[in-house]
Amino acid sequence: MPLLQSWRWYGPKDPVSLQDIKQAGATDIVTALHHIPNGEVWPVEEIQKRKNEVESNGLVWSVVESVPVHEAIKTQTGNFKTYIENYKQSVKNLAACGIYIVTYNFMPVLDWTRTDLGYTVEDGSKALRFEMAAFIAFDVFILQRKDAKNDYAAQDLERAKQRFSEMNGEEKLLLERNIIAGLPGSEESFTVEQFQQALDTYAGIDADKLRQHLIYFLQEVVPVAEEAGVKMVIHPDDPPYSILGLPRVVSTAADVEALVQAVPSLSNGLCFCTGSFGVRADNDLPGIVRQFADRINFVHLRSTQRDEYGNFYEANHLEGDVDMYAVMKELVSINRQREKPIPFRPDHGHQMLDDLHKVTNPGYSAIGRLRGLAELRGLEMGIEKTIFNN
Ligand code: DNO
Repeated sequence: MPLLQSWRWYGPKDPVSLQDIKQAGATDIVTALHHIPNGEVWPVEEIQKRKNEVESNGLVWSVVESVPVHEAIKTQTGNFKTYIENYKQSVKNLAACGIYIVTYNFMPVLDWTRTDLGYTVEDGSKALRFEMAAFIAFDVFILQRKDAKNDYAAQDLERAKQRFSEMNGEEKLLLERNIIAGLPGSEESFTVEQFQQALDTYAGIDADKLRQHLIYFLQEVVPVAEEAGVKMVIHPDDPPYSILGLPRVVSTAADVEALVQAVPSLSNGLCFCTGSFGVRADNDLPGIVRQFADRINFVHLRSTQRDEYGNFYEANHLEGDVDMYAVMKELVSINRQREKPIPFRPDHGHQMLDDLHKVTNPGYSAIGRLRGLAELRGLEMGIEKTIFNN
């Protein structure tokens, strides 16, 4: 039984069609009802409508990514209890429609973050990149966050200053937009003023507190998920460390272990993302698969290439710092213990070939992901046949 080959689809507005996805060879769809405002219940009719659309193209909607967690739940302010009740209802409604894997994240304010959405790599394709000096320049000189300077080493600040002095107005604006306007899949978008206000809501919330809030959320939602047969899977932080003075609590195996200890139900699961965890050299990726073998219910496969300055870009799926062979070997091995195959998706991909001339969702081009999926399924088949003699 091979892993399930899935593909993220942003719904009817996605420039990559369901037919395209079918031709890429994926069988399963990962999608979300992005039009429903964050915090509201996903009604059965809306879920069913989307499901029918997917199925009429011969595909299966098997994973939700994401039912977003409202900021009020993360800060435990305002109507957060209502939002938690709404979340439970959405989980039940999804299960009623036969969708049993729900992805979410618990990153404060921002979802995934990059500084450059069009970094040209040596073959001429374009990748997403996180450049530390540019990011610090945004924090210290554009956002001018109070005490931001204290968060960085002197030589990093110096590089950021230099970098900032070389940027023209347009580049500064683009950097700002890239960081706070919201990448595909993130449900929030800000102006600088709104962004500062959002950051302020986390004053007094350190990592311990945020973790408590996450555990509270899990204690509430996981029993409902378990009852409905749903696996909740948390997506790790991207990048996997605190940014802009905000705490992040899903960056390492120890972070995930703390959640498992607090809420042991197997419905409290993990979306294992090699691209996010892989940015930290101290994360042992095959080790994480072994450690959470019975909780990994969804997988994002991609690689990043780091350098000594804390920069990274998204490398081709089988290149970069992630040892994809070692990761795939562990995944094939845990998948063999399962009754149902674990879904993975080729996460992100370069903008390449024809997609260079099209408008694409950053990271979610058709051809770059098609290349990724093709390579990953070949790797999986090779491992199955040679190591497990299947
Ligand atoms: C980026 C994605 C994230 C992810 C969410 C999960 O490409 O990995 O947007 O979907 O963080 O909640």
